[in-house]
Amino acid sequence: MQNSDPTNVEDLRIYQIIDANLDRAREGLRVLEDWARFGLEGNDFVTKIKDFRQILGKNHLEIYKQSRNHVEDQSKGLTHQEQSKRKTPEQIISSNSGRVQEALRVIEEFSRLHNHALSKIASEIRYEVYTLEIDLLSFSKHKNAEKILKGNDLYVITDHKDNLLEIIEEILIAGVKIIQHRFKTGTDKDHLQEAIKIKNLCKRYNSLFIINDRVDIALASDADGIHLGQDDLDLKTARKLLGYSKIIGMSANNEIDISNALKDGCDYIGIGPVFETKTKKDKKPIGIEKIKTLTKNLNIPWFAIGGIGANNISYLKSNGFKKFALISQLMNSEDPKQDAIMILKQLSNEN
Ligand code: 3NM
Repeated sequence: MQNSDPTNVEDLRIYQIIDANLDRAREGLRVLEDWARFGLEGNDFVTKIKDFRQILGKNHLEIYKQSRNHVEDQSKGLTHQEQSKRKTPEQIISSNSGRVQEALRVIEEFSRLHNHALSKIASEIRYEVYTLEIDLLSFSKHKNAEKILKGNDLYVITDHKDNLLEIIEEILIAGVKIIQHRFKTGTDKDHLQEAIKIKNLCKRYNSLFIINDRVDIALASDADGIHLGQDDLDLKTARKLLGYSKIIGMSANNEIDISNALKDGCDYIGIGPVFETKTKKDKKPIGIEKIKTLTKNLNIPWFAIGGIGANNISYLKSNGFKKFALISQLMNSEDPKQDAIMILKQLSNEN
């Protein structure tokens, strides 16, 4: 402690500011820590946040605590309107990270003259909390998407249709939670425009929105993820460009492609074609038995694809298949909503 006089009223007021902001910073960190532990099961985050809390705790000197008894805080107990509006875990992460950053900035400024060590600590942790906030939000978004992938067995892929938005909305109303936008002919401008419209629909129905092939369109439309074929950009590069918040799925139909996808951190796999399909005429079906072998020890979600519809889902289920991706069955349907409801019912039936 340099230049400090605990009997001087001005110094006492400064200690009180530091005292209040040390409490504020640690409380905010505790909120982040608890969400990291219980909401995200992110042990690395927990350890890091706990370290920050403990460092601040050690530096919460008696002299700061004592100042509480000397000067009355006129704003004690006041809450701000914004506090009662917070809802989602993501909003809680953001607001509490902001609170910690602000408190640390105040500590940094007011301790600079009399406690340089604390000022430096506050500055260092503040910078780390900026990154922590971004990482926690990415992790949280990724976890949400993973949960949707794990908890839903129907994955619907789009085709070129004049009334595509209507079809998609019907399918979303039916309860489908994973939509992939597949756009094979047309300009990039049209591609992006359509993607943004579908993304907004998916957001309204809390469904996952995934872009086929194109990392740039996924970024520009703020999709939840991308689906890559074997000839598209490699997974590591896509991850570098998209960051951790997005999910990345891959098409794979042999041992090597599957093991590479897993090694590179793929979130789910599409395997097929199971049967012959008009949508991909040039691809030979790999059949049920081969898919069973390939997926025997697969511990990430995988979706069977190719020629799948209401007529063969029960049969595939009886062979142990659980998750299905389809295009023509719903894109060419006379009543996409009813058909989606029927398929979802088939999928939710045991056996
Ligand atoms: N990928 P439908 S099969 C887009 O095997 C696609 O990777 C496949 O369309 C693969 O449901 C396929 O109309 C077409 O058969 C799926």
